[in-house]
Amino acid sequence: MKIDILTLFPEMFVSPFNASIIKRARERNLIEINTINIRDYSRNKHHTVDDTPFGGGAGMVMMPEPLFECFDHLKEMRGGQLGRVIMMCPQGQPFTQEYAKELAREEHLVLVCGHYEGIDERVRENLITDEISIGDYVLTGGELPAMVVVDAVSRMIPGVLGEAASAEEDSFYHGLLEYPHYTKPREYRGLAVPDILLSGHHENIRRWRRRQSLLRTLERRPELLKGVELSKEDKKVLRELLELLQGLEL
Ligand code: 4FV
Repeated sequence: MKIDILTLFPEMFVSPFNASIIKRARERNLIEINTINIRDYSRNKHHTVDDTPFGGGAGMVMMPEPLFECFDHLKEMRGGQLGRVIMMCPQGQPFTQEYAKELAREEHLVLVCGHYEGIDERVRENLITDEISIGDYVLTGGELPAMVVVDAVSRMIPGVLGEAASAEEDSFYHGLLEYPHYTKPREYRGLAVPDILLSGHHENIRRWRRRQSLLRTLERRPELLKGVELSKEDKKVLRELLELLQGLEL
């Protein structure tokens, strides 16, 4: 997958993409990440990229020209065809694992990082295919959200996670929250690992882990259960858990 990131601060992407899994994926050409400085496409003598909002109001707005010019050049660079063009903004679609899986099937992504109050609406109307929000809060820029999207999407590209780790068991992969994990030592400061995990009985371990995922999801994010395909076994477990909870003097 090729990922072009349009930003006023390309230096912000250096270290996050030069470590661990993303670095290895780039070295193995599973992903190619390019940062493009929008300011390089500002044609005015002071290379400004923002201006005051028409209609008044506080803050500055990113001008259309540098972005349209940048896109023209990017189209040339990419043989006239651009993939999904994603603008990071609080008004965007909430970013989810499902969205990450969908984007991971693309050959080419363009991520547009805004700053200031936002970007001139003519950019959104003419150049953008997707708007993504990583959460209901306001950041100083779209760079951190862009890094989040690149990280989550890259994990969904076959081969990026390597054998050891599989995305299949991730939280949200099948819609549930992940079960608790334990590793050595068996006991630490008197804190023991659940015996079931030391039993070697894979079916019992699988059932225990599914029960833990259902319990955690019921406790912390019950709304997620609506989107999960529940087996007969899951429904039995949830009924038992709900009876347990109903039994409690809450
Ligand atoms: C944001 C978010 C976000 C808004 C103004 C950048 C900032 C500034 N992007 N999810 N939450 N963007 O806060 O994606 O331009």
